[in-house]
Amino acid sequence: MIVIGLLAGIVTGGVAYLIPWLPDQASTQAEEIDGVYWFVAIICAVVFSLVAGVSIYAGWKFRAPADDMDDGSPIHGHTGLEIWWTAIPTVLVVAMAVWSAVALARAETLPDNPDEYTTIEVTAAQFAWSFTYPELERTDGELVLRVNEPVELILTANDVIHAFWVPEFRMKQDAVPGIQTRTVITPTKEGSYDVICTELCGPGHPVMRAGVRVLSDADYEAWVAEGEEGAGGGEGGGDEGEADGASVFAEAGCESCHTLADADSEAEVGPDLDSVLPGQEEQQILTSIVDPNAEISEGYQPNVMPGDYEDRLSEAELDALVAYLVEVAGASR
Ligand code: HEC
Ligand SMILES: [Cu+2]
Repeated sequence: MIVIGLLAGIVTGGVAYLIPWLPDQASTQAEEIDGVYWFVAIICAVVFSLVAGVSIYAGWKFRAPADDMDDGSPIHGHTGLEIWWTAIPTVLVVAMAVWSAVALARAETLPDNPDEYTTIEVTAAQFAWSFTYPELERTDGELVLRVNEPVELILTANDVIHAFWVPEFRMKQDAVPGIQTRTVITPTKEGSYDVICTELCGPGHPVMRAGVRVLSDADYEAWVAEGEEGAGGGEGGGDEGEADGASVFAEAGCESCHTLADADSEAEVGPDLDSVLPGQEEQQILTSIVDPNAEISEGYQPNVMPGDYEDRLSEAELDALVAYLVEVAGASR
């Protein structure tokens, strides 16, 4: 039994070692969490192998012959064994709990000095994400982070419970209507990732994704500067002043679902705006945006387009958005 066990262990261990089980580690939190994950997984694998190995061996070795109708021999307790099989699991479970608590506390620790981290407000709604950068007075449909800078995410939801998850960052947190939750991420690798909603939130749940970009210092500064230009001196994209349709399209997260050549977006969750908009009236487009359930395009049931744009966007922003769509997608006025 020991020989078979060792051979099986070497083979499965070797295969397990060669498979990349987890996504890339792209944050310091990922390292903490993977440590806990592997600690628990290895304990589980060892305990499972022992229990399964002894069961299989016993079933084979002590199998009753077909004509043996006797009762098994009566057995009554074994204090020594009972002490061990209580003590060992207790130690293992306490070790897992302590390691997890320490890892979580370390993962969520922010530097004492507020200049050393950023805060971003994350709002989830059926079925899109939006990110507000208070220091930049900017809201966007994309999460943009500076590499190696800790970021505190303050999450909330407008309608039902959603959950924020970027597999490469590991940290996962619910976004709940009416309260604020938080999580901390320190991205360590430049690149593009996906925010994935991991709380079943309605028919659009599987498409509820948003982009994350982790940028180098220089690229991040360029992105900040680009936003300041885009704002065109308007006060924080507020209700008054000129709203710019192209940036509303990007900031409201339309890009994550619709193809529109002018915005360089190629998403295919909703209709391709370049092909459906020509020939539509301004009023019709506005209705499609503020009341998507009024008339659902064929093949898109159940509808997943968020129904709260009328609350999220000001009248000026909506007008600018419709004017922009009319202009770039060639709809008739
Ligand atoms: C979560 C995905 C999603 C987001 C975000 C989204 N849409 Fe949609 N959109 C859809 C789907 C799906 C449909 C088709 C169902 C319907 O007609 O409501 C649709 C329909 C439309 C239509 C009607 C198209 C037609 O066939 O006439 C327009 C116009 C539109 N969206 C514009 C926008 C704009 C502008 C935004 C950003 C403010 C946006 N959408 C955000 C998914 C989305
Ligand atoms: Cu969701």
